[in-house]
Amino acid sequence: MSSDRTLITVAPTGAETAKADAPGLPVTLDELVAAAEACERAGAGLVHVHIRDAQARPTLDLARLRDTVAALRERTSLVVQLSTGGAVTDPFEDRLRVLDAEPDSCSLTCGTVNFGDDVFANPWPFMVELYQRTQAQEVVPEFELFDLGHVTALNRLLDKHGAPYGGRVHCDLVMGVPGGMPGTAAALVAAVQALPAGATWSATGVGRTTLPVALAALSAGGHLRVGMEDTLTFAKGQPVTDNAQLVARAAELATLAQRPPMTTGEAQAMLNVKDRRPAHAAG
Ligand code: KMH
Ligand code: ZN
Repeated sequence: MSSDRTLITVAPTGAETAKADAPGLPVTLDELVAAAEACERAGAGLVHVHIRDAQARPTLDLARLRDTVAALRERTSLVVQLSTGGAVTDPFEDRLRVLDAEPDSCSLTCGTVNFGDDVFANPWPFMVELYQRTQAQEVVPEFELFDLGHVTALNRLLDKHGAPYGGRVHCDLVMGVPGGMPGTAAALVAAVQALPAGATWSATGVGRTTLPVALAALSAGGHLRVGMEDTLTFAKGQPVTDNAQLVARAAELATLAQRPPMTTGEAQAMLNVKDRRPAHAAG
């Protein structure tokens, strides 16, 4: 399904990069909220959130997650999506508990994938348990697809367990991870052709596949995900300064493609997220 507007998702932090290696990486709550505000101004509609603890290590601590969701809702009108992927070392139980922080949306990865030297584990029973909890807890899942086989697993999940909460199927192709599908136009087309009918999708290319994937996604009618979770080099020899720089470039590309960034209200409507915002909050 094509759209005349582009949803720009920003993934500002991730779980893999150390602050020492990327000074612009938002690791505290204040840094994350400031980054989210700047990205909203630059054209983002959704924020995909990983958080860090007091030592800047990845964490799925529920109290911190709740505070993060509340702060992002207070200061932005972005769709707030919590990662259930966490770090490769996070236990399944902790990843399932993320939903108790009541985000608008959560990531749901549709299969196990080699992840550099590690394994990002998403066996079928875990996928099903997480999916059923999203339905029960009224959280809109975003299906993360790192490989073509993940698209097959997504179709199987929907066939066996019905429609997601909100009724919309929205996917994100995560391309160029060492061990997953390559960040090429050919791989993107193969994955998009296999998506469930009517699904919306974004794509992100990790590392040096960022631009080829963004351009292929725009030309194939998709949406964009960018951010320091996926990309730390803006151009050859030029480190990314902050997340808003990546969002601004994505917004320029989308505008050039005559599919300018959608508003946060349009993003909420496209994904059909539950309205959990207090009446006084932004948006
Ligand atoms: N950090 C990766 C192992 C997600 O957020 O759902 C998993 C990941 C996917 O980032
Ligand atoms: Zn993530």
